[in-house]
Amino acid sequence: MNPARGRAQPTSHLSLKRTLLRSALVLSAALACVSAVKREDFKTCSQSGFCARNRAYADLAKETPNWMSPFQLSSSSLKLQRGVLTGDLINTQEDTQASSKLGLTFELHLLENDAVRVRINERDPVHPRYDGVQDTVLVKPYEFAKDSTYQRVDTDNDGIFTIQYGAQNQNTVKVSSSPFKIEFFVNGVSTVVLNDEGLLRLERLRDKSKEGGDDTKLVDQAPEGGEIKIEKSELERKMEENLWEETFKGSTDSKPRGPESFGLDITFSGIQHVYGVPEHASSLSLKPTKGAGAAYSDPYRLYNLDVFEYELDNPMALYGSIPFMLGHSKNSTAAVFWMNAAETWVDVEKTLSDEQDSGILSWIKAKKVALKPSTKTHWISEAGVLDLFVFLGPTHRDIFHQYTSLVGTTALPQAFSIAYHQCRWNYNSQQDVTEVDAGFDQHDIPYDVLWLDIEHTDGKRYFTWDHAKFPNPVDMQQSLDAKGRKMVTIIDPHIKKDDNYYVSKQGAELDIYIKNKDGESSFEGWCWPGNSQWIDFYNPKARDYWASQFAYDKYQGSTKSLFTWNDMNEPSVFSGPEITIPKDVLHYGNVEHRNVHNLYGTMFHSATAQGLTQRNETNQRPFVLSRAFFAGTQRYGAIWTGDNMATWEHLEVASPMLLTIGLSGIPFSGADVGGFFGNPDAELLTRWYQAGIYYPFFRAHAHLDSKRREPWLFGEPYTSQIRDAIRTRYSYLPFWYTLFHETSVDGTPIIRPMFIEFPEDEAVFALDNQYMVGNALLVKPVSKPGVTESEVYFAGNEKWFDIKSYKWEQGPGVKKVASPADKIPVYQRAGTIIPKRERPRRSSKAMENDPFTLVVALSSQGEASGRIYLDDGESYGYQQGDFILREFRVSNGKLSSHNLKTFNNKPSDFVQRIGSLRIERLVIVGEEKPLTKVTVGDKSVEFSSQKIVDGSYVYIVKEPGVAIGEDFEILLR
Ligand code: NBV
Repeated sequence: MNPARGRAQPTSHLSLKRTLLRSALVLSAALACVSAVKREDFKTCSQSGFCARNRAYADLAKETPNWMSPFQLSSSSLKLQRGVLTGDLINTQEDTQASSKLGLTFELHLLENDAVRVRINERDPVHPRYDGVQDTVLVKPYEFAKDSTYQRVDTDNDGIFTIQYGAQNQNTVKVSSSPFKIEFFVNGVSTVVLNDEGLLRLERLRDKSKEGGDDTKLVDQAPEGGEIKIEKSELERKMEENLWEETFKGSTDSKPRGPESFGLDITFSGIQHVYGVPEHASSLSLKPTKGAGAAYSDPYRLYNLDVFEYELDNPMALYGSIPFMLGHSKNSTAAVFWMNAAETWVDVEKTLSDEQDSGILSWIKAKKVALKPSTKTHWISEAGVLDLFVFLGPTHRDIFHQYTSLVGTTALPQAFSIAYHQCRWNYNSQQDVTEVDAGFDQHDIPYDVLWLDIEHTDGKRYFTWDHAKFPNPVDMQQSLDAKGRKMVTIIDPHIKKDDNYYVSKQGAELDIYIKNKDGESSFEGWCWPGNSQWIDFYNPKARDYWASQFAYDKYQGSTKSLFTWNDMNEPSVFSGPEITIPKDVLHYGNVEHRNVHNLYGTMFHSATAQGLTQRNETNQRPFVLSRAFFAGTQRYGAIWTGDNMATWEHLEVASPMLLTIGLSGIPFSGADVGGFFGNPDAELLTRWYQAGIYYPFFRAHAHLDSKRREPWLFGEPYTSQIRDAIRTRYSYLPFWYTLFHETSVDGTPIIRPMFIEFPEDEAVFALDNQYMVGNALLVKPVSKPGVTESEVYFAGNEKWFDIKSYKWEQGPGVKKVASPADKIPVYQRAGTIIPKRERPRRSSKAMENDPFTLVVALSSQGEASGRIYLDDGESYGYQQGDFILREFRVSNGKLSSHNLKTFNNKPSDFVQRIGSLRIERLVIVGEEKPLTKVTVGDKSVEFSSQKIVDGSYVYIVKEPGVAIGEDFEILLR
């Protein structure tokens, strides 16, 4: 029996309690075998009223000849001032004469960073739509484009308002009045079009008493109140269903003010691949959900949910949501951020691919018209205002920068948190912790963090300890800390309702729980501790209270080396509809939960991060792992992909999932290494470690019922193979940390789909079983059993060097390469330089004073470049310039290092010390003519060389006598 089974039913507390007790006691053997998600616990589009209504509208549009959007912009109302175009928008079907009554406001903002924002809201709403998402998602008020950077370029008055904008004047936006449509062009080429299909649709909040709450009357009322009998098609009837109330598996969503959904189509024209909208267990290039070749029958759903044993190759919602989509073709790249935190569904349809529209295709071919495949998407949200951003790049890097300058970049993490984490539900006692910690030392395997799951608490009362099992948490943390190791404890958002639990009592006194729809009583539901309440993180008082609980004197038994894990924050509510909180419960300010559902977990995450930051007098960076996420989560910490399973398929899907989450703005993410549910065999576990060392967040984790699987438990050769993998991660930590720095500045993902590094190579656009770490490493996880050879696609016209043997492969093309049990294919791209630290230690902290190795992979022109970023790894000193940022470059037979830092501060002692650490080794690989001499200044330095294959060499230069933080030139002749 598992806890999620049966928990969606509105069962009595007693039977739920029984379910929970059983789940905790009966360690189900069934978990070891493959079991599947309980699909029926979660809505399909047709069971979600607003999704069904908007999809029906799309179907109606499709089957209506010459369909035209009923929305019109009044041309005479359009005004362009200080980067903002405003105007009046009406739905001609809704109200023909009284546009003032049912009118909408239209705004288009031109931003200084070349992004464009489009907003549509009701002019005089009966009840205002929720418009608060921007307050929590956008980092700061943005600047509008300066007057000199855009201009209106149309001259005639044909109802089209055209503005040219962008740093190089490369972008154009055309706003058409009738029908309403917005088209974006890059260098004259249409790239993104809004309402091209005419699917814009918007429902309005209203008074139930006036409408009578009868779904069928909504659009059929005659002015005098009588009814007009209109024959309706089935689709039209569908568009009026479930407006006022909707029931799913016995839970009723009372919608006191009726429906408020809206939808819009967004076309990526000339673009066949779209990516993003995580979190789904699916491919990187999004599969179509409509039209010919549709892979799924439902749209991609964005609704943070705790889905037990999630299914693969599926558009079902998971724990996190990011309504960001990137489209890419050989000639263009564009992205859209749909800023909405309510339940959202996204349909994807490809047009003019070979399988479909063969009639049009042959016509196009006959007429020799350029074939222009496009991707049409249809976005449907349950509530809020229509508020979206369009980014036109022109490069990927520009898009990531444009997007993350609005929603924030990844906070630079503490250095330990990008090393290896050892987790399990649960390490059962202090003794257990001591033994596991010692096991790593005995087996010479480095690790940085030991995690404690919910069983460490006193009855799932967070911020407390089970003192029988963990009698002295401070000693426990201090003995880990002595080896440079940290601890993480879990803190969930459900608070056990118990007058003897101080958090529960104080929460009630402060009145900071989420409220029932009556606005008075606190919402109660069932979760791990039994009957629980949920802190309302929308209440500023609640956030402050929560953050204050991390003070050392409040969180008894916590020390500076203790960090936090936020789980179950979708939020997961065992007794709630779809295992979450009902949509009609209320947050601070009477905000219905439906408006902010997808942001709840992030609000919790941010309050926790704030707590960890403010507990120290001198600010240390926090570390908080969260399961739920939304756009902007990256500002608060890492996320992981939740409860995966110990199967090869789950190992395989981790790559596209992490790539998708990363390109959508959250690069600090990982999947449970080994698989959470079930028991991996030695081969699967080893292969998972070999892949996991290339996840930005690298943690092994396992379910309570699974067999122990610490890295040494399978014995040889597996222990050595896992040790070797983890040590490889540690050796690359300087490279990883440099990539974290880079993303913290400009939002570029850390692990990158191949198409980001090779945007013109169509062969990689849908490739998601191999990827790049930064711009330099190519990784191909092995995700099948018994494999000793793998096919790898080597992109570009460059060589790729195996990181262990230095044997090279020449791109472009697919090659079969060896992937024996002790390694997966990982290659360094020619033309790059990677900083490493190669001395095995027990933790990353213990490597702090170690010397460096630079691995230089020369291009065929004999050139290469790379960077290093270093700081103290824990404080905010870097914001005052306490860091080192250098570029290494080889050109004209010379390796040089120069400073990239523009800060003019006096370097701290730490930075001076770290800057004086030496480079102990250069590894230079390439097809250059053999080196004969290496000189630093006037000193010549010894080196050894080894021939790898004909015409290619690796040179090892030992102790070149230069420091990591200084300018130098080394002549290589
Ligand atoms: O806290 C227990 C687990 C945790 O180990 C896991 O990582 C989370 O995703 N938690 C979910 C709750 C129960 C899962 C069945």
